[in-house]
This record gives sequence, C-alpha cells and structure tokens, in this order.
Amino acid sequence: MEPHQQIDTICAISTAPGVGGIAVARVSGPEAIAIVSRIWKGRPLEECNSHTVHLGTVLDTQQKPLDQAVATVYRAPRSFTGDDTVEIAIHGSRWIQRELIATLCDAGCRLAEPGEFTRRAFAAGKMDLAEAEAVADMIASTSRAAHRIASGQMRGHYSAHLKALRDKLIDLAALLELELDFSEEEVEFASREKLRQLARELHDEISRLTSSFRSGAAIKDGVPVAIIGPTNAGKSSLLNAIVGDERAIVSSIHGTTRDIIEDTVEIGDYLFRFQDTAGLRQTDDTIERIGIDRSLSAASKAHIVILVVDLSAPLDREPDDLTLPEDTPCIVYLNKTDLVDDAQIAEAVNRTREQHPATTIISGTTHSSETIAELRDALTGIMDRETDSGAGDILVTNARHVQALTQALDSVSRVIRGLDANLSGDFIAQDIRETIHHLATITGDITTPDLLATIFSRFCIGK
Ligand SMILES: Nc1nc2c(ncn2[C@@H]2O[C@H](COP(=O)(O)OP(=O)(O)OP(=O)(O)O)[C@@H](O)[C@H]2O)c(=O)[nH]1
Ligand SMILES: [Mg+2]
Repeated sequence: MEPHQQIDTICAISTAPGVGGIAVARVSGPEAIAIVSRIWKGRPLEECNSHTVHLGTVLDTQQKPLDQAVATVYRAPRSFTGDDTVEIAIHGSRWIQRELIATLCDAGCRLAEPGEFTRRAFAAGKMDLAEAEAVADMIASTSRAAHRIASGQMRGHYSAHLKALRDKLIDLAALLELELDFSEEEVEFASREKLRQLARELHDEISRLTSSFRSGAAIKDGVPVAIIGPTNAGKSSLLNAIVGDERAIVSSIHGTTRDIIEDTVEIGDYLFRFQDTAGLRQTDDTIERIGIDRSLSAASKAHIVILVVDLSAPLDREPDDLTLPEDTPCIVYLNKTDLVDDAQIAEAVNRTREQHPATTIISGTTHSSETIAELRDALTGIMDRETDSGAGDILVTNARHVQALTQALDSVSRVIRGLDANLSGDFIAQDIRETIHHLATITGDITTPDLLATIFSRFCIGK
C-alpha cells in the first residue's frame, strides 16, 4: 500500500468533457475547503458540516461572479479520497468549466492527473487496487453484464475471494511449519496428505479464475461473434437483420463481401460485436483470398462463431478451409428455409447434428423476425451458461490480474510437484510464499510506484 501523504490540493472537472446541462468540478486535499472559500460567495463553507449542500456563487479569475453553483462539502475522512473534498456543480458551458478550473488553480489548487482522485482513495486505504481498477471498468461498462461484474468487483467481492485464497495459502504454510516442527514424528504423513489436498484445491480455484478471463474479457469489451460460411449463404443479410440496419451490401453475386464488417448490438445483458466476413470458396483472386484469410482469422479469434449455410445450395460438406475452433461455441444456422421443403430441412438438421454434435442448430430465413429472435436467444444463452458456471459473478476481466494469476498458478503447481516428490519443507514454503506474493499484487498489498502510475494513468482526468 502507498504511504498516505497528501501535500497538495487537486481539482478537475469530473463530468464528461464537453457541453452539458451541469458540470461538476471536484476539489480534494487538505486545503480544499479553504481554497474553494476564496472563490465562493454564500454561506461560509468553513462553517459547514460534512455531507451538506449549499447554493452560492463562484467567482472568476477577476473575482467577478462566474456562475450560480451548488457546493457539496465532504470532510475527511468521510469522502471518496479520504481528504476534505468539495464538489462544485455549475452550468456546463465549456467556458464556465475552463474558467472555474483556472480560478481554482489561481486560488491554490493543482490540476489533477488522470485517476489521481482514485489513486488517493487507494492510498488512504478506502479501496484496494482491484477495487480501484473496477472503478475504471464501471465507468467504461457498456452492458448490464459488464456493469454487474465491475460493480461486484468495486464492492470487493473479488478481493474477498482473493483474500480467502491467500488465507488458505497461509494455512498451507502453517501446516508445513507444523510438519517441519514434528518432522521426526509420525504426524508428518498426515500433514503431507492434508497439504496436498489443500494445494490441489487452491490450484483448481486459481485455474478456474484464470480461465474465466476468456468470458470476462469478452463481456467487458463486447463479445466477438464471427459470422462465417460459404459465399452467398446469407451472412451479410444476417448481420443486417440482427443489427436492424443495412450495414453490409447484400447481393446474389457470390463473393460480395470482401472485408470484415463489424457492428455492435446490445442483446439481453450483453454487448455483442458481430463480424460479417468474406464468404469461403476456392478462388484465384488475390484480394478475395486475403479476405477469406481474414474470415478464418476472425473465426479463430471469435468468442462465438455463427456458421451460415444456404439450404438451397447443394452442399454436403463444409468448405475445405474451415475447421471450427474446438473450444469456441458455435451456432450452425441453416438459412433460406423458404426455398426448400420440410423434408430437406429435417435432413439437413440431422446431417448437421451428426457433423457437429455439440453445436446449437437453428434453421430459418433472414427475413423472419422469429428466426432472428431465436438466434439472439441462442447467443445470450451461451453467455448465460458461461457466466453461471463456476463461482457466481467472479470473472476476471483484467489482463494484469490474469498475468498475476497465471504466475500464481505456476507457483502453486510447483508446490504440488514438490509435495509429490517429497521435497523438503523449505523449498515448498518458498513456492507458497511466491504464490501469496502474486495474489497480493492483484489487490495491491504488494505494489510499486511504477505499477500504480501505469494503472492510474489509464483513468480519465477527474476520476
Ligand atoms: N430466399 C432467401 N434468400 C435469402 C435469404 N437470406 C439471404 N438471401 C439472399 O441470398 C443472397 C446472398 O445474401 P448475402 O447476405 O449477400 O450473402 P453472403 O453470405 O453475405 O454472401 P458473400 O458476401 O458473397 O459471402 C442475396 O440475394 C439475399 O437476398 C433467405 O433467408 N431466403
Ligand atoms: Mg456478404
């Protein structure tokens, strides 16, 4: 944890840049109330209690009235940062905002750096690092699911989970010490078995957290869904129907789409990032070939793949290029049911089920809102199942955390190997300490100024 030593008072506009009905400037630090008082006409703020709101007038750089304003006073330590804080709500003109910040700086403030308010909250012990990072995720959240994960992390669910893991590791270390103490006696065998069991439990839990990153990152940034399949199957028609817009060119000419066309849509709790791709077929055309390579690459990177097949086109096998990624959920969509009879549909469904036993199969036409609704439900269903499996809401969304977890997994694997090989307790204790260390970097119990600078510089100014 950082030492809590605030020397100066900082200020920034905390609302979004630009014009708005109202803008809010935040002033925080030991001199916050004194500095705002210098530019404030109204009830003296020095006399005001914490958590009170006051109407008054703020002055400009020439000590003339700038705007009618509302000031909210928070006294240390009962504020976001832990220091005295005043939030000033003004009319949101760009000029008023600029002038207010200039006046505050003249009166003794310094302009805050990105994320500095949150960094001070962390330094004051108001939140740990994972919770502070969740503040940024919360601000960036674009769907109900992303918001749910971030708000759980902000309220400390994730940190509590990590702390429980650390406590177990400390137990493990304690058991090991016990074993060392009694190494001459019979107690050794029982402890080793217990140690092994505990280490395996920890390994499984850290491994589950590490692999939750695939879903966590997809939810945070928008779930990438690649729409692939042979030319003319109706991929672009499908994209347009799902997003409700003529986003991609549709034509009966094979090879119409040459490049990836992306659009995002919120469906249920999730934001999906759809990618319409160039149709797969044998070709000598250089540009088309590049497009097809991009389609295959999109499919390999996607979180979910929708394979579109034209039922009216004779096709009893998939394009040679296409091998569906094994661990990627796939929906096979049999399109253009309006052009074939029921027996043909049934036969195609059966054949697909044999080829891809684990996939969701949907048949229909891109003109039907029921088909589109069915596809949308299939997509949210896949995400619901992924987020429901495992330990509730706890999904890792942060690349820094997954890196630390991967290292923790490495060290805990060494603990298990050490126990299996009957290594001396000292060696094993070293690996346990390393595992604890890696977990501690996530919550910021162990940290460096460089790391903090990197994390908080990604925040916006005013947060
Ligand atoms: N009858 C019928 N035609 C459809 C359906 N969906 C798409 N089409 C038609 O199929 C043709 C190809 O549609 P596209 O959406 O351009 O196909 P694509 O898969 O994007 O094709 P490429 O970009 O060439 O790979 C167009 O003429 C569409 O109007 C459907 O459900 N029924
Ligand atoms: Mg197309």
